[in-house]
Amino acid sequence: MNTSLFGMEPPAPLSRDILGAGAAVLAGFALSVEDEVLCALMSVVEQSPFRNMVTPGGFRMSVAMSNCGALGWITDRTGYRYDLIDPETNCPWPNMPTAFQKIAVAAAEEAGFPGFVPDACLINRYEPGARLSLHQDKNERDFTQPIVSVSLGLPATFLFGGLEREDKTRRIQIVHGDVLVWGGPARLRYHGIAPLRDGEHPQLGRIRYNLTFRNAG
Ligand code: MD6
Ligand code: FE
Repeated sequence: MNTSLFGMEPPAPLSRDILGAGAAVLAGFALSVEDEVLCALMSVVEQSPFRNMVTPGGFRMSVAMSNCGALGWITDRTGYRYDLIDPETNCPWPNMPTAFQKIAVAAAEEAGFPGFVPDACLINRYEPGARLSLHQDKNERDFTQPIVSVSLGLPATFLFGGLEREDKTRRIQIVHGDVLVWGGPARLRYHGIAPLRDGEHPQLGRIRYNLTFRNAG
């Protein structure tokens, strides 16, 4: 396993699957830095713990969330938004770890989006059965920067739709270490995660984590 954080070789995808203009799966792109990323993740959630937020409609989300970076994505009865402060701790979100920043910027560049400046990282934790219904990511101010999404732990089925909610969705299998990048013409495509199937991941057990990096502010 390569434990140097890009000290020797930059990460390279095992394969690249283009999902349409502006969207790509970089298979295995995060594998060479998985230990650094997982270690940093544990330290972030010690400071800002996972919690199941409530949607504006009053539903408790099945996905548990935390954030790091200057801005964190939150939802409550008043709506979806980004905030500088974690409402659970009343403190700023933990800093974005260097390992997180490096993998996000490298993946964006690899997918054709040089100069990505992530200021927000949403951390999602899925247990078997947890799901994320079809949505667009549109709480960010600037849609010219891409989104980078790192998946760890149990595999998931990513639902990838079009620009309209009614558009047909593709089902894409995402595994530990895969990085999804989308921006440009894909930036506002609908997407979601099908209910997580039970399983056992060698390092993470019955869990899937997803890190989504954005320039939110
Ligand atoms: C997840 N991801 O993979 C949820 N959004 O757990 C997202 O909602 C997402 O992966 C925008 C771009 C990439 C994503
Ligand atoms: Fe999303």
